[in-house]
Amino acid sequence: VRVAVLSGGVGGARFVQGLLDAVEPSGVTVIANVGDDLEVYGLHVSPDVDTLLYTVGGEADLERGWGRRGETWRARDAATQLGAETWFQLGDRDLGLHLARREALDRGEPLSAITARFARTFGIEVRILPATDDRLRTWVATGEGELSFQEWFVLRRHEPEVQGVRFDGADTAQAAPGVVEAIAAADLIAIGPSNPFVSIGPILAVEEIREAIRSRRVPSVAVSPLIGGKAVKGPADRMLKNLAGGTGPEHVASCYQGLIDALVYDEADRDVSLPDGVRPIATSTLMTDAASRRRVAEASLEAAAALR
Ligand code: FO1
Repeated sequence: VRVAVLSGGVGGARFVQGLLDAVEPSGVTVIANVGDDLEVYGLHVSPDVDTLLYTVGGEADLERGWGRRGETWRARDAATQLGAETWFQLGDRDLGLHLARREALDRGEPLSAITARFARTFGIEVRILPATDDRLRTWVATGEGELSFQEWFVLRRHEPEVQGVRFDGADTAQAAPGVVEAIAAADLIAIGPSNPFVSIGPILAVEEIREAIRSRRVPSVAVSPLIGGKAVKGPADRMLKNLAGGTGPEHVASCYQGLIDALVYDEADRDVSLPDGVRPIATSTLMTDAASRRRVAEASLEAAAALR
């Protein structure tokens, strides 16, 4: 089967890992959020793309939840000593990836091609594509003014309540090469258990991608990032409450109007009525190990098979 997956960082990456145990990896294309991207020291950081590369490539620091395993921090410490701002931390090994990316971008290689090359180096069999090679940045409106995504998320520890999000550059951004084609060729479109607003939202803000999904002829299944109305990690629950009016599966589904045919959500969130045309699939969605990741992936595949 050919699967096109929309993914943010950690939750989406775990879902992709489960999918790789359930289907032939060469059939999977992951379309990654780039709204979290930022420049640090002139380097281009693409956290969700890198979380996918590191997680699927077996290079992720699973305890910290971001960055590379076996990390040291000597460059950061030296930079701090010399007065640099280091609130957004890049470990030494991660810095190596970023030097290679900077050099390649300066040579004119697009982010999608660089990502494909890095994936090959890490022995990754699935295709990982940034949603776009163009500049697309998430801005968050809060009671304390508008903040860039990482200023809000890391520097302000996602504490200021979110009143709205904006995707700068989305109007003109084109889907990266292969993205629309992967969606059109898929037997199943899956939206991973990532934050609907700031992880999946920027991907869907690229009109070509939204349209490719809207006009699908195959099932599209989303996995809710909430368990019992709570986010496993991060601010998704608070954002759903503020921006969608609640934390039930129906609120998650409301973020994907016209874009999904089924919603996989946790058993702890039972007894809901979803919008017309969205089939409810309740299962255990907590992904703590290979078996549970695979189960969530299989629930999505089965939901799609039942819809076909
Ligand atoms: N998250 C933090 O909380 N603090 C950091 O210093 C930090 C650095 C960082 C560097 C590279 C990278 O790929 C991710 C990093 N993250 C850090 C995580 C990142 O902010 C979030 O994972 C995503 O943007 C939200 O999905």
